[in-house]
Amino acid sequence: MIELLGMSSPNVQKIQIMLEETALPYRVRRIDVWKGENFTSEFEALNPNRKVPVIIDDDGPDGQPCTVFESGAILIYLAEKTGRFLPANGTARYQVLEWLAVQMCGVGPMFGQYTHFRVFAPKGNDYAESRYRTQAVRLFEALDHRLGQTRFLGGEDYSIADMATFPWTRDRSGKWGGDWGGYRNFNRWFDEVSARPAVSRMTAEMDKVWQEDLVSIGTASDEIRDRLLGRGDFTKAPSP
Ligand SMILES: N[C@@H](CCC(=O)N[C@@H](CS)C(=O)NCC(=O)O)C(=O)O
Repeated sequence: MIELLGMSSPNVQKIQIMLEETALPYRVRRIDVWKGENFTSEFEALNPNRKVPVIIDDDGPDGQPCTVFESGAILIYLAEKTGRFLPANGTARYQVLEWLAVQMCGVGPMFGQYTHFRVFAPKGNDYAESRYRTQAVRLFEALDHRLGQTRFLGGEDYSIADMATFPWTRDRSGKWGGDWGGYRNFNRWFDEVSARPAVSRMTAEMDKVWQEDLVSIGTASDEIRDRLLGRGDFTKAPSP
């Protein structure tokens, strides 16, 4: 049995897609970052960076329980455990890993910062908001270009690169992400990935969890909000 620790955020959604795709037995343990549950010593022992997702696999590689954090590492772990969605070797493997890296090092951090400055930061951060929007658009252009050449991000086969990227592009409302409707190849891919039964199961489940998360976001204390967002009394590196 695999335990997935998290809530409805995109990095957690990736893992739930993979667990649904592979039909591995799993259960979810809610860690509500808007209640500070990622800052307990118990959780810190699982992930020193105190972020979700984390998985605990009671049947790890050596027959021992195995804990894995960082969503990209978790996807690779589950792919290697099951022998699915990541080619074992050759160029095809590195193409999947390239696009997984684009998601982990580009899409996640840039879209995340764009959302931060757009939704959570005090107004007046025009430079930061514009910079991260530009980075997000640049990444959308790269995804759209790639998807004009190949059916999926890693190549002709659906892979962990698609699972990693899809959740970060789900919001089209412009509230949490951006208005990303105009990319033709990307839209074709988005529709194909959305239609997968495992992905539909994930979105149905996570949309319910999102309603719980919205309540937590709305009721989080200033202290928890400041700690989560790294500001106020929790600022670690004040400006010189
Ligand atoms: N690179 C990490 C990022 C994880 C991450 O940012 N998780 C967020 C939710 S999506 C979180 O736990 N935030 C709580 C915090 O930063 O205190 C991954 O891909 O797993």
